[in-house]
Amino acid sequence: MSIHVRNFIAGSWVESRDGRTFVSLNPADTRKTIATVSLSQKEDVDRAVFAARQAFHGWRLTPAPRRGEILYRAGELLIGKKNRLGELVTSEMGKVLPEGLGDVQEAIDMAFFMAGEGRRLYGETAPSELPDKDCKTVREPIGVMALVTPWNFPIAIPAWKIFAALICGNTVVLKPSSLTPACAAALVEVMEEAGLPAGVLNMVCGPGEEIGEYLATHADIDAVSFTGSCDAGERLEGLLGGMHRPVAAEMGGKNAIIIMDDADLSLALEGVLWGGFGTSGQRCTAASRIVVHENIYEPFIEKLRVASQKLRLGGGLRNETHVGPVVSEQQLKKIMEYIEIGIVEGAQLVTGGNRFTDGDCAYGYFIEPTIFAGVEPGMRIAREEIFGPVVSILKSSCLDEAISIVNGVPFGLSASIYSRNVNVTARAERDLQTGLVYINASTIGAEIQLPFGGWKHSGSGHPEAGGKGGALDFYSRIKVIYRDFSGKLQKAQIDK
Ligand code: UN1
Repeated sequence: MSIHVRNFIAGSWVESRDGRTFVSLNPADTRKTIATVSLSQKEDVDRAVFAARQAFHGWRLTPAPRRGEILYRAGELLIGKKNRLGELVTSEMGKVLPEGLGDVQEAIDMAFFMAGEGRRLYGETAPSELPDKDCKTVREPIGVMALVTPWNFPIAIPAWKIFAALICGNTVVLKPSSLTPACAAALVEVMEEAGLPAGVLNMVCGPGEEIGEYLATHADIDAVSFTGSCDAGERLEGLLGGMHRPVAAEMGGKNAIIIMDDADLSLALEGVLWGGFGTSGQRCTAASRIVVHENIYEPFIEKLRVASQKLRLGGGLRNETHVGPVVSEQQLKKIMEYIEIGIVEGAQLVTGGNRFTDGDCAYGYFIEPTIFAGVEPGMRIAREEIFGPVVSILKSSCLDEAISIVNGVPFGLSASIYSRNVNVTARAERDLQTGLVYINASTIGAEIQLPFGGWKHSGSGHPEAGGKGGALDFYSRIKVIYRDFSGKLQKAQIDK
């Protein structure tokens, strides 16, 4: 049974202006429609932004701990609905059910974390250089925020952004990916049920290039947070930079695992399978390059080949499935093109490389877990984000070479190293140029209480998640307050 997703504007679920709709499909079986969705027009975006503006004043003045109580209730509601929402994530996006449940869990974690931030939102005090005067900083909301979110974490990423924006006192217009609108709507429903006042959170749906961009550049938006492709993110950065509008953009990755010759190879193998093929490789943090020490290069590839060939493809709701579909026909085509590019570039195809169409998989977008060996750092499959179940293996002779391979791409989101030598891992910690570094763990699995953000072309430098030093620094702005209670004119820098 398909769901009908309407726009959510000023506290009501409404059809779009002209009643047009689009559908979201189950990528494991495209005969199944997940949702029929109201396709927003520019007028709908205008109304949503207006509603958010109207609600801003009241929400800004609601004490942050009270705002936090609503997030706390949302967290509790999400716990109650976790199984149903996890299944919805799996059905609409494709990731296997344990990961669908993890997606919801990440939203639950963020709800409680940000609810707690409502009782902190700390500023600072500093002594004044003058007598009878004090100085402090306070955090204030920015205003109406446009949040544009991707399909790969269809509940978690909207939750990261919405909860951070709301706790700081901003109001929101959300534009989720057109591939996963039902997941976003389910999260918005939870916020409604948790008692969020009308207009504080609004949702519109439609293509990013049209509706997403119209929203982000709307005259009455104060700041934008975007997660998605590099092309779209950099385009927004350009447009919004020219408008003097703050934008946090979380974009691609070309994440790498270094495996040294003293590593626990079974552990490293599990890390490669999980990071490379978990979520069918569709995480910004997915491990798409494996840099293996020459002393263990051949045996490691053989182990990986055998283990990868045991992974079972199928619908994510089935217990026995390890790897689900990719999200859409467009992604499937792009990934298959990259496999072709790898072959033409002369990389050695160790396993996989094909679309998988056995049985019911014929109706979905399945790609075999694919491994290329003999990959050179200059090849496109070693430099460009593929966002699918494709892993490239490169050889290195020492730590320095491995680190320079990892650092030698325009991206800088996540990297990891497997080694039992603490001096080696410490040097990697220091020298890897990525926002996230994992030691003896894969490139995926960031926790919400810490900042999450890419360096270089992976991000704009404003991390998601985490509190002070993380998301709060983007979703609020600092005001400095000087209070002079001397009753006379005092001159900073001049009076002694
Ligand atoms: C993403 O890949 O877009 O660290 C987000 C992880 C998850 C979040 C990933 N907690 O893999």
